[in-house]
Amino acid sequence: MAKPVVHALTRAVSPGLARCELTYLARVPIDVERAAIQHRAYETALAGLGCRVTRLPPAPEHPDAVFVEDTAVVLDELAVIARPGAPSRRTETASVAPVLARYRALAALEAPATLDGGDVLVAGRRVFVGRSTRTNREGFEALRAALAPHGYTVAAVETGRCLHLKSAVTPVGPDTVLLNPEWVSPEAFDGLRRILVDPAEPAAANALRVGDAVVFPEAYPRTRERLERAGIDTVAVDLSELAKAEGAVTCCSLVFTA
Ligand code: CIR
Repeated sequence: MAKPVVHALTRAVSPGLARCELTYLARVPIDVERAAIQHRAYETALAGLGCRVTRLPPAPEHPDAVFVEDTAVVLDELAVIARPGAPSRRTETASVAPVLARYRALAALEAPATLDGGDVLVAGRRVFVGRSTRTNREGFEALRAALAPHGYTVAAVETGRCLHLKSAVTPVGPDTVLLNPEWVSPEAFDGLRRILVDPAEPAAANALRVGDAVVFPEAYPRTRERLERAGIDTVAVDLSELAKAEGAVTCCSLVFTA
């Protein structure tokens, strides 16, 4: 049998990135050229970790299209095509579904459900869904219904001070999460080992796990040190321009094995 491949789907930075959605950050100028260079380096880091990087069709008409994580939730058994909470992002999914269909059976969320992939954290058979400005109760219920037959338990988690659940907490190892306790309750993740961000780096909880390592923003050296001390290998990337669009390391890819 062929060895499974770790796939990373990405999408080029839109020339319209400066018109991105913003929820918690004030708009500041974004150097789109620099964002594109940083994004290519991110793709190179993923390839260095063994990923086969596939770029989705460009979507220059969608300012936020680089943030492909929000368009789908990919599990071993199926991929659920999301219905992004921001109306400007809703049709980003159209070009993602046919690519995911090569690897997974598909399910799709329908109105009135809204859900961003950035609100969904998978830890083994436990799935946590952030209730955010982007993900509503119907989105949570629809995801739960799609995953229940596959043996996942799906829990809602309140988020209040950040864009997505995964702005506040991400998986960084087997049964281990990195989290900011100011933005999400650590108790919601009982049973998992919890590493806290350095208090001086509130936005540092977003790490992208690939194999035994995590891709991590170089902007947060103190939290990176905590991860390394906990025995987690990190690969640092600079996504400072995409951070101005409220993006981080998980947002820019869909990583799965097939
Ligand atoms: C948005 O507001 O939708 C984009 N500007 C940022 C999306 C970041 N995505 C993510 O964290 N999964």
